[in-house]
Amino acid sequence: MLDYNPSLDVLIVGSGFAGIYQLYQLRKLGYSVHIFDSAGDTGGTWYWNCYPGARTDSAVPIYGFSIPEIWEDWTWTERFPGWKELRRYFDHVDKKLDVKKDISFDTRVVSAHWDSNSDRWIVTAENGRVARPRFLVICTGFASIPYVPNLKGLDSFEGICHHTARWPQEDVDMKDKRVGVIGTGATGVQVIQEIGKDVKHLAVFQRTPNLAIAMEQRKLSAEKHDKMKKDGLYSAIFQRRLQTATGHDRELYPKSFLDTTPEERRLHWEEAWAQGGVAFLITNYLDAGTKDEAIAEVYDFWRQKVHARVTDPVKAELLAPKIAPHPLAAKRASLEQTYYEVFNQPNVTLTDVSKYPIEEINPKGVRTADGVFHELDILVLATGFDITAGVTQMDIRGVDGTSVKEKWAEGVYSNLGMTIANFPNLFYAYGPQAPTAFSNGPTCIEIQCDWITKCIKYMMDNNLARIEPEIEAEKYWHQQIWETSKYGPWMKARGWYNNSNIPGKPFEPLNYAGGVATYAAYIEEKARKGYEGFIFS
Ligand code: N01
Repeated sequence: MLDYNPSLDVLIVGSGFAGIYQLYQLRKLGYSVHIFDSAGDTGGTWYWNCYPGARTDSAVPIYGFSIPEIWEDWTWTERFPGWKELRRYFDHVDKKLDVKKDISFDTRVVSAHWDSNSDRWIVTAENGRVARPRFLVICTGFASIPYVPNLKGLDSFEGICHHTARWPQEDVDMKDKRVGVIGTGATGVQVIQEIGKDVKHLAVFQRTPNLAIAMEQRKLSAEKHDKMKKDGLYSAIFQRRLQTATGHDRELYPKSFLDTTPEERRLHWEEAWAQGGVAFLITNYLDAGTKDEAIAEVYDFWRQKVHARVTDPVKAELLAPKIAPHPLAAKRASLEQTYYEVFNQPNVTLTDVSKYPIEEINPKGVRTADGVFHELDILVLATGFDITAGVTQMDIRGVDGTSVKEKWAEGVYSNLGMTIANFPNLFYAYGPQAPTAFSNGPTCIEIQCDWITKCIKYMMDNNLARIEPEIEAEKYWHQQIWETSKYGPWMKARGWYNNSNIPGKPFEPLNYAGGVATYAAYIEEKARKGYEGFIFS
């Protein structure tokens, strides 16, 4: 057993955006901090999601660290950078902040048990390493544990088969191969549009059409961005991120659908669509996801865009059916570049597995209920993530020996989407019950990690050994999560926004829907009031 620094102040799990930001902020205050990460390098989601076509769905520089030392001499080349550029970015971050010296890679945390005698966590990794920090900060995010559906015969497939979030670092040669892709979420869309041009045959298995939005990718001018930095625009953008509902640089459109004419709406949507990215959703009418007539009209606008690009009317109808599968904003927007054109290629088939389910997978391929056998060399599982498992993947046991997994079996309970009653000195960032998936990731992460830093400093300064939330505060936060999601369109679709992507999981909203700025103000107020809703001992 390899014990790591018995007087460690803070152990962080994960070295993606959250872990690195947390490390940097705590280290600046002089605390001893270390990261355990199961990955072989930094990057978190960008380490694991190295599948073909993986790229951001928030535009840069909004998607990035706000730390000036990092952005001052970093130049993004694309508006929505791909995973390779993100990897280079994380290397740059290491050069600037010297983070790797405090990270143990290939170190998967399997358990964390609270020790009341020492008021420390005993954290054990698969490779035998142990740490006993005063504070444990889980920065594994929401997309840490891949979900693989229980498909009959999947294990018998003799070709190459990978979940996209466990894609081999050395990549897979798809050229001239027969490839099947199960899942058409954001990941499936990215894979399909990337590999469609190279493979011999592509069989797409779609259960729910993706209401994907135009990305409008473009190259960025280094000169223009240098000038933006000099003129203070980068600073303004990072500050502005904190003031909006989604953690981007613009506020939700204040108008109601009902107060507009069809012509005004058409022109407004065309303009928003042309901008690409989440602008189309952010600047949509406030009630566009809740009023039936608004849902229908904006869906029709979107559907026409798709039908104009797909030549085969049968495929067009499968991709964008007359009856909307769910409101446009019910799932996180997927951004596409050439997704729909891929289906015009003669080597691409599209099977509606909601109508013709996958009956079995055998050593040679996939059989669907329409009687078709899809012979395959490679099978790609773009089937998403078990969101709450980001935290519950580790056997975390608190004061009374109960685990987080047991506690969350019937639903998530946390205070402020960062702390859990019965688990002292435990924090998590970018997980359930925070603005997480309803926000630009780095914005949410920085807000939460700043709060955690401040809380730890408060305890250190005041010689406080333990903090944990009151049960009543947790109950209140749970109510807030439901209350803010009550009318949310995301409650109307199967998906990871409400935990229903995984059979058997409790149906519940997993994000705080009150907006990033409101969340930031609320948690700040709790801190200002001496951490109202928390017990210190
Ligand atoms: O996962 P998803 P994702 N049979 O859960 C289908 C973020 N992200 O990885 O819709 C057949 O959205 C399922 O079908 P249905 C990004 O924010 C970020 O695509 O449930 N199909 C769906 O089509 C994104 O929004 C990055 O009917 C089955 C798909 O699998 C989020 O993560 C990279 C099935 C799953 O879609 C998740 O997107 C990747 C079955 N039994 C993701 N089970 C980066 O930024 C599931 N499906 C790097």
